[in-house]
Amino acid sequence: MSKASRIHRRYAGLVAAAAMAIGLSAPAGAGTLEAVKQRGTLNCGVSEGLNGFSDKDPQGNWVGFDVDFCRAVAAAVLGDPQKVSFTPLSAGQRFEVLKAGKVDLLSRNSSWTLGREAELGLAFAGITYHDGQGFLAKRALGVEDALKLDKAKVCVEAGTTTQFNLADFFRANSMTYEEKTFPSAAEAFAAFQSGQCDVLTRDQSALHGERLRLAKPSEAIVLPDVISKEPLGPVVRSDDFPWFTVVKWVNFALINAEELGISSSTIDDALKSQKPDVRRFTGAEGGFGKGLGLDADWAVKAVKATGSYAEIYERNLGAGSKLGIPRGLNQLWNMGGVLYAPPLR
Ligand SMILES: N[C@@H](CCC(=O)N[C@@H](CS)C(=O)NCC(=O)O)C(=O)O
Repeated sequence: MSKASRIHRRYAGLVAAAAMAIGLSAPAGAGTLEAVKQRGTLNCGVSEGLNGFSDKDPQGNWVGFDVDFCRAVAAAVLGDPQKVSFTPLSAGQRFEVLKAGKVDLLSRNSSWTLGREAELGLAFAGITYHDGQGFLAKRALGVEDALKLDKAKVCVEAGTTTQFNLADFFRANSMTYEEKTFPSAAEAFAAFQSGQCDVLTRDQSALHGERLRLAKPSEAIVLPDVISKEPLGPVVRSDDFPWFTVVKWVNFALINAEELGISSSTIDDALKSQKPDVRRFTGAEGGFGKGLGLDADWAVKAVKATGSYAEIYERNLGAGSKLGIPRGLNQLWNMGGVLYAPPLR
């Protein structure tokens, strides 16, 4: 370990200890990994309810793609995917709550943008879902693509990239629209459902779920146009590099697991494998867990808890779910998509 990283680690430990001593739930600074271990629970910020990403099941358990990412981190760090405390956050409050240290990690359909890193002091630890913004339109409107939306009434949630992209899209195409803004996704949806708007605009992934929530889903269509790039991923505070590294590599491990053919059902075979890259993944070789501040088998624990990226995707968003969203861009790089994780070596 270099001198710089030794100092960084020592500093991180001191800050965590000081934060513990004064009773903070999480230090808004370095030391998040130590704080999570001491507390024995990961504090994860999620959405207030987004089909497929983070929502409560009928038994009241949090489920979804973003929820599973929190569980994979908890499994890697604490050895138990149940040791997560979920905080539902609106789009408007999510970044402030993270900055204030009230959550360790934000896993909430948040788009990676320059402003959110440069101006808010946050860091995106990677991309878990490559999304893009679209429109859900009433079929009765008779519109088949977004360029026919001139003068439409559009429902949108405030405090999102969605609102800005909407303005850009209409301006760039010399069209006008009437914006109806709401403080939450639920209110924007209700307004669309009750006929206050012709279209609802959100990330495409969310629109598929919203369509199914309509009393008559067949009366609305998701238009084919994708008007923006919305790279969704987990967010942490930018002043805690060791924690950022842990979160980033949990994402890479889940993607690499799929690429290596490691899943929750093959993980026991992986533990016996002689393949060098699989042995590095399981921690049998390489000893990378130590550098992260985790156990040698941190990646095994994550995959045992949630499965690989493919399993998480299929269960929550893909063929195994109500949403049935094709993998598309979120396919591995060697399968026609853009998921490309650096190797565990
Ligand atoms: N990805 C976009 C939009 C994220 C977002 O919050 N979208 C709203 C709808 S436009 C949502 O999903 N809300 C769910 C909730 O408020 O719980 C961003 O990061 O700003």
